[in-house]
Amino acid sequence: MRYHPKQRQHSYRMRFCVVHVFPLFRKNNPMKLYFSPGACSLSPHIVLCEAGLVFETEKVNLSKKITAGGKDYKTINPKGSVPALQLDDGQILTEGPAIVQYIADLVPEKQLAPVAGSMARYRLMESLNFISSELHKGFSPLFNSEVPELSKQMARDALAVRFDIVAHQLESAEYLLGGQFTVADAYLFTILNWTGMLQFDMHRWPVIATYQARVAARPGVRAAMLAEGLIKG
Ligand SMILES: N[C@@H](CCC(=O)N[C@@H](CS)C(=O)NCC(=O)O)C(=O)O
Repeated sequence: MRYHPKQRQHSYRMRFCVVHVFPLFRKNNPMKLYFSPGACSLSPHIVLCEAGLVFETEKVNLSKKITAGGKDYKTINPKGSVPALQLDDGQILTEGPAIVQYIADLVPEKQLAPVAGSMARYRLMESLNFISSELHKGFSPLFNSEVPELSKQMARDALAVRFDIVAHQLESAEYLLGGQFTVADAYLFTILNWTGMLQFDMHRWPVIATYQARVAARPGVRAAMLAEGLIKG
């Protein structure tokens, strides 16, 4: 059936009324984060806590792809990976770097991300992309028991080069982008947390250890870690 342009105008007008004129009709469920303890979903979990927003969480069994509520997780996120954020209108947003920026933009007063369109925002995206492609995915072989030791050592060596870059950046600032904690710190902290789990020797980078302790002490970070059972209260 063809869609008549008049019909379309009408439906947009209806939608405007429902959303803006009669806010009672707005779907107003709290956002829900699908997560696995200690996985990269800890990053948006931290950001939700830092944002002070009302949200729910649901744990996902990543090997079985089943949610704690018994749902086939692939019907929620066909990629099968965490994080996934269910928005208050029911939409599902995936990909950590997109999710954390979405949350940050809901609470601009918290300054979890610089203003969209500013040069500082592009610096944030630069950092998120580096963490995602160079650090986060650089860890993958270390979590895989099928990967031979030689390949694991190559992965460690590649990560060490990238930690040199991160350490250099942190020598002159408290947080990745300067004096302000941003969503990039939530993501970097999450990935750095894996070094402990994997007994990755970090003694070469004391500035990173100091940074980890600084971020770990933040109430929002503690709240997310506590909720995921990564620390004790
Ligand atoms: N590109 C995704 C990657 C997410 C990802 O790698 N998630 C891991 C946990 S850290 C996962 O769910 N792995 C299980 C799987 O993919 O089956 C993102 O940045 O959000």
